[in-house]
Amino acid sequence: MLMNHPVFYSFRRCPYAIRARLALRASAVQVVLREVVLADKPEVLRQLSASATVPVLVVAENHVIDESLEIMLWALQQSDPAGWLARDDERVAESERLITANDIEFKPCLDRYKYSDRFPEQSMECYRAQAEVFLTVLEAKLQSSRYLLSERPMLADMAIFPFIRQFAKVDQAWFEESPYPSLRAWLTGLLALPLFTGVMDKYVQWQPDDPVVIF
Ligand SMILES: N[C@@H](CCC(=O)N[C@@H](CS)C(=O)NCC(=O)O)C(=O)O
Repeated sequence: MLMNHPVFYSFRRCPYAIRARLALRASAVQVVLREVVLADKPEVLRQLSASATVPVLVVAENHVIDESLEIMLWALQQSDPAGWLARDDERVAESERLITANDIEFKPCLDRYKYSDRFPEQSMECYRAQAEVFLTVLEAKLQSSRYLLSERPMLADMAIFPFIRQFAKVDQAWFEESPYPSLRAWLTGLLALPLFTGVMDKYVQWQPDDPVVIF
């Protein structure tokens, strides 16, 4: 029954929404997708979430999740066939550390690097160097294992790579020559996954009277 599907507010290019879509797809939980245009947010999104950011998952009337990582965890708790969730405490802690570093430390540097014209206090190169602190951490991890926590992709890889994708795209030529070969190979491999290309399909902006789109 369509009525029972959670409703998912998404924005194609948003790295937070991408990681939520990756987990939803991996878990095979079906949702009703509503594509949002950030410059023209639907009123219902503001009512659902005080932050009015995407992604938002409405699991039930009284159960709204407006944090992408929480959406990932919710989806994987329903079903985790690829084993993205770590079972041992050490890996769980390391995964949390990496994702927190991505979200709290790296993301603000990425924004300043990407939109350096909006942050004239420092140069683009300076913001990039600040972002590279995290790239160096990832590179060291990826030199000892194929993915961040093991030889196969797990939650941390999926939660972080949409942001590294965005970083790489700011100055692709610089990234290709940068001293992060393992990071590049990791990113290239993840971008080539059918799972990733499958969550990047384009949808038109949702309007309240539109027919339901199942994702
Ligand atoms: N902590 C949130 C952050 C989500 C977020 O900031 N999304 C951006 C788009 S990438 C957004 O909706 N920004 C609101 C706006 O631009 O008005 C999460 O993890 O879901």
